[in-house]
Amino acid sequence: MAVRKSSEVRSVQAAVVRRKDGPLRIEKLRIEHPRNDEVLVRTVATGVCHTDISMLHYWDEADGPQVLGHEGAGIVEEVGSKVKRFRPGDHVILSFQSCGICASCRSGRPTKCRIFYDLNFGFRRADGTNGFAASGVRGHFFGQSSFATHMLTTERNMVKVDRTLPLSLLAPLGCGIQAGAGAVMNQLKIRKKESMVVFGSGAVGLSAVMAGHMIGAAPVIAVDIRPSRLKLALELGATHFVDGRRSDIAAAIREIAPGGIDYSLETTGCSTIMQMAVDVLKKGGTAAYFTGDGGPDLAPPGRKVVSVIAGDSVPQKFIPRMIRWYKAGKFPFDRLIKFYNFRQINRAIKDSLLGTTIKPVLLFTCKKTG
Ligand code: CXF
Ligand code: ZN
Repeated sequence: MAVRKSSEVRSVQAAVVRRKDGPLRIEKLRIEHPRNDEVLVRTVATGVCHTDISMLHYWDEADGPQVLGHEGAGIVEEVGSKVKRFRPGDHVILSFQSCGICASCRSGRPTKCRIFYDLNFGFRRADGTNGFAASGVRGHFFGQSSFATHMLTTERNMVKVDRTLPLSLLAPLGCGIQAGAGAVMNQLKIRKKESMVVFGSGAVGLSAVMAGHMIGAAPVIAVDIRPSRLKLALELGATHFVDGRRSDIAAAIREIAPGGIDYSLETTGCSTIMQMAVDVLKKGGTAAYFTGDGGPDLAPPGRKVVSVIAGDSVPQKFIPRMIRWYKAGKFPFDRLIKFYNFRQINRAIKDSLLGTTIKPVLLFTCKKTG
């Protein structure tokens, strides 16, 4: 068998960030073939998450050109010689990256990985190298950079899925949907009859609503400023909604749950709502923020704020669970998705910002490159 030099590259098409707020431009790039411990996956679909859009918003010249995207799904094309669990042809969903060797990873808590931030937001491999260097672009976002026809990734990012469901549908399970459902199931461990309020009915919030409904939480209150989202929240299992445009949101929540709320989930990132999320709690209640850094500690005595990262999930366990719920008709996350062609990526981002699309999923056509 011919031994390939690691300097060899292949060409791919990727949406590259070269200016703040975009637009992204689709360019031909040269990326390395997988190293011993890496896998090259041909992208079939990728979700667009708000984290991608905020990276674009906070981008500046000094960051250099980047490839974003972290809800990729595809088919394994090449595996490095040390890769054990995957082979070409496998259908896979990609999720976040973790080191696998720190104490948290070894104890089965990859979201608490000691170098989580570096691995997912550092735009480089753990050893500091960049497989996109030949093109002067930074890749490896969340260990995948899925806004591209191919993803250079590792086993720890990957979850093998069976072929009975289309990869295009499953792509967003890797981040947003996992975050919302995982917060309810894995992190807060909300139980039957406990009350919850979800601020924001985007992909994360609505996934939390579906999970809350599934476990019999009550009441499950959805708060959003868009009537269409509130209607959808009710269809997905919210027992009540509060129109976020009214001036007395907290009073409306107290009317529904006079004793206060057990759990609030804050997905908007808006500071007044972050405060409200703790104000509506009963004593002993917990508010979850999805900012990753815990956010400000606004909790009055006897209440708690926790930070949710990727729903405190082990993707290899939680993604298959979500797929089983979907198949059983209990977790209809497909209702959040709108499909676009990869070439319409800027339109997908715009629709997400406008709020007309909840979860854009980009589809890649099967054109051979490289
Ligand atoms: C992120 C959100 C911020 C903390 C890390 C995980 N998820 C991706 O969108
Ligand atoms: Zn995300």
